[in-house]
Amino acid sequence: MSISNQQMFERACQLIPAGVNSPVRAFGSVGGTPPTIARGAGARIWDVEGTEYIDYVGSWGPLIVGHAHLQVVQAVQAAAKLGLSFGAPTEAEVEMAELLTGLVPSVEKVRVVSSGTEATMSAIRLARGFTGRYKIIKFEGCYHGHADALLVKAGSGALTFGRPSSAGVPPEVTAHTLVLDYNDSEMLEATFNEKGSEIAAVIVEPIAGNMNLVKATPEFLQTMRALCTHHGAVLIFDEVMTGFRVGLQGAQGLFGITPDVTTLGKVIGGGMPVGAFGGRSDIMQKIAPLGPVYQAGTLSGNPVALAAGLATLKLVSEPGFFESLSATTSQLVDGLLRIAREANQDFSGQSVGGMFGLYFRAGVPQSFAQVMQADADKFNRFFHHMLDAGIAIAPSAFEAGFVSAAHGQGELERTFDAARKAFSRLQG
Ligand code: KE4
Repeated sequence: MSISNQQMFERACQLIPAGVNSPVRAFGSVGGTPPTIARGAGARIWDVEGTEYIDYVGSWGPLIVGHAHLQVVQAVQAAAKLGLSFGAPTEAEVEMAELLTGLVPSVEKVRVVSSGTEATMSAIRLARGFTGRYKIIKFEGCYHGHADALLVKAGSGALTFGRPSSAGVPPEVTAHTLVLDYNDSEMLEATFNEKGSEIAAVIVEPIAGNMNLVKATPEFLQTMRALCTHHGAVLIFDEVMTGFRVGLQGAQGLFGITPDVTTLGKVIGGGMPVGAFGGRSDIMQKIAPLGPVYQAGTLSGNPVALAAGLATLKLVSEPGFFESLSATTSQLVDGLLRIAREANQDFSGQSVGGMFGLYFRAGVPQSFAQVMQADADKFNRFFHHMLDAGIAIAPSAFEAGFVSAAHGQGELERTFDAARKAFSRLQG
């Protein structure tokens, strides 16, 4: 073994704040030293010590076809040989636009950027420019990336570290951000009744994956849709996580609700830096240089990154892809529920397409408050028992999990064996 995880992480911490380039990777809430990953293949990853793990994080969603998929790697290699970036129109960007607008009917026009944060930040600015209003509504526990206006009672890493609202964000900025309770239609309606004429947009994770997995109720989203239409506010579905993860048409396809703007990321990059925002033509026309809302990016639509995204989207578009992925994911959750019941643990879980939520509480949470009632300490102990057994789940009780098309019965059986031991050790 050339170097240990501990030594590697100590090196990282010398020069990188907390040794990571994104907080959720630091194991801050679960404790311990995160393994430094050297490589991945299919459903597996290996750390620098050569230890193998079955991976249920998948880079937080993008690796839906598995690590180092041959067709994805070959597409990236072929694109790279033609040059890495030009800062000029390329065919790959046209192909991506045609694919996204073809697969997501609500997206009539689309712009590609380099991250989910850029997508949501741009969508908010666009909604404000389109309506001439400044207030936005988000929901506690939802995470939409780290743009100033959205780092208010956010989920994901902000929630994991117990600081859902970030320092460094001027109160003048967050004064325009109204934070409501997820799945509370009455609160939403009351807010619109009071401030409807000031509201530029509502941004929502239609299936929340950043306070662990919490499904919106159809009634909540239907109410949201009706209120935005009535008051002239832009409805933004943040599908950075759910897009091409819960189904080919994302959460909007499952609910049958049409947002005005959709933000995308993760899967559409296949592991490379890609985000996108798109929607109604009349709204997208406001984006520079056509309209007055500025938005730009040196590497937006990068052809090598899009090669990974295009190859991934072609694979997920194959007949039966989501049926198979959903079946594997629900088989995973059902197996864990059965094992937890046998161990008399207060434990619940659910899955939607290729994402899942596990909760150390009886009953699946319907709200942020219910998520917070889960036993985070027990989750943290479970996390380490599973990691020690070679099963890598998200290092936070407030994150969803992800299955790839490369996960099969062998991976599930190994996971169930590890879970039996982990749950029995929790009883001690
Ligand atoms: P990125 O800027 O991280 O590409 O996307 C931000 C974002 C926006 N919207 C939703 C619904 C998201 O889930 C995300 C990012 N998700 C987290 C995982 N919970 C990214 C992981 C991380 O921060 O390292």
